[in-house]
Amino acid sequence: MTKITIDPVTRIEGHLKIGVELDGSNTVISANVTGKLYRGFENILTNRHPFDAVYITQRICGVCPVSHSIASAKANEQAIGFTPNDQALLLRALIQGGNYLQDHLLHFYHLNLMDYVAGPSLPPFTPATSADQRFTSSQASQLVNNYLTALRMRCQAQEMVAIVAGKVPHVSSVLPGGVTHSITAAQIGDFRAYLTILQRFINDTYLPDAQLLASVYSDHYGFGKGPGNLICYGGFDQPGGSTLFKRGRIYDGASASVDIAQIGEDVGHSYYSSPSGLNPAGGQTTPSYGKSGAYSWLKASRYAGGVHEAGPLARMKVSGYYTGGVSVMDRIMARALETQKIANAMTTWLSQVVAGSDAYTRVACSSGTGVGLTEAPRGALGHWLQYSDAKITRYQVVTPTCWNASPKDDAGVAGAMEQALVGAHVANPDQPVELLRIVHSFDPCTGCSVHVITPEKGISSEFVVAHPASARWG
Ligand code: NFE
Ligand code: MG
Repeated sequence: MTKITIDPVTRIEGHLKIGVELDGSNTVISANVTGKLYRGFENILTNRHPFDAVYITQRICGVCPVSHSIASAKANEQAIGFTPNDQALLLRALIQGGNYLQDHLLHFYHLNLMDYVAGPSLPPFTPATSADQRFTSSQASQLVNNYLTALRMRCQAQEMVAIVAGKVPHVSSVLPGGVTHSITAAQIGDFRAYLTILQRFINDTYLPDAQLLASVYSDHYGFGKGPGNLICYGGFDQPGGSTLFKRGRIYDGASASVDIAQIGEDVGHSYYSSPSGLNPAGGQTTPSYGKSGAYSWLKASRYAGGVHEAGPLARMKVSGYYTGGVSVMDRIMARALETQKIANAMTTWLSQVVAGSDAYTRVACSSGTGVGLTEAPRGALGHWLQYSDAKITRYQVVTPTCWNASPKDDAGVAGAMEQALVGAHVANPDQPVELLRIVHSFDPCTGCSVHVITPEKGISSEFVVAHPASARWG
């Protein structure tokens, strides 16, 4: 039996390790996916003002902060019993849409494509695998050119978001009560100009590149499936109560509903000593590194005990916008098509924005509970909030990567990415590029930005500390 460990799995956000066992014919027979970061955000939030969570939770991640701001604002608004006005919903949808555009370009060109294409022989393209490279040299050099152009496109998307959000990556205009920025006619024009440039790139470059990848690697529709069950909370709230993406699940091949009371997080194989199986409304986060039987800092998020995949493919399939299957290449194609769909929706939302309108209502809070559900670029995102005397008493975040990269649950059932790895055939165990492609198709994020340590205990070799000066938990 051959064992392969990839640690870290590079070109993801955060630190993730995978370990697999191969049988005699180099087929994966078991897989462990390990989130190596303890971040502690849920504990950092305790005793803070509930509105501060909108800003603090954005620091969970520099890639998907907008979705955290929206989930947190919605949790607060549900607790207060407040609904933002239509202009606020439109501005939030534009902020979130702009974040998705830069995110999906990031995934396709900068995190995923280099599993298929060799770049120039210089960093950051080296070291690189040479396994299973199928593009002609002219196709490869065009893709590398587009990789570079996509960097500029992502800058444009960030600038577009900053027009409405004040700044990026961590936005400042989203708050309980709406959006604090009143957009001007000139800013609407600027936003439209950026959006036009991005739409041209998406339609003329990104989608054709994704289609080229899918045609050259069409066998990649045939592996990396995982559980096949998909979950979507519904995303992009629009005026009138509709959402661009529907809330729902696909379970055992059939459409199913989402009742958040059915969500539970097991910790039997996670480094937590708090009780297992709790619904996030009563969730707890007590770290216990080295716990017997545990191998990940991620909790195992489950719906009615069932393993589900979250992400662009889940959104597109639950809403009926994508009719393909579940595989490595389906994830990549659904994401590309979703990018086009969101950019198109953004032109509609922008046309409904009224210059100078008030999108913010001052609100206050004292005691309450609320849940904020949205879709982050990587999938279903929920914030569960409880507070009294304007101080947070419980805050639980369940991210899409918790759904996707979770360890085994208490019943021993593997997480979605673990299941997607099992059954994969590795042509050359010295260069297991198939495993990287499976993992990268989920675009996992185990966390960016500030890492958290216990300062008086020093820094364990298990932790990678980006900013020791920011250590705050202990
Ligand atoms: Ni750091 Fe995120 C997204 C969230 S991670 S990228 O998308 O929430 O699962
Ligand atoms: Mg959590």
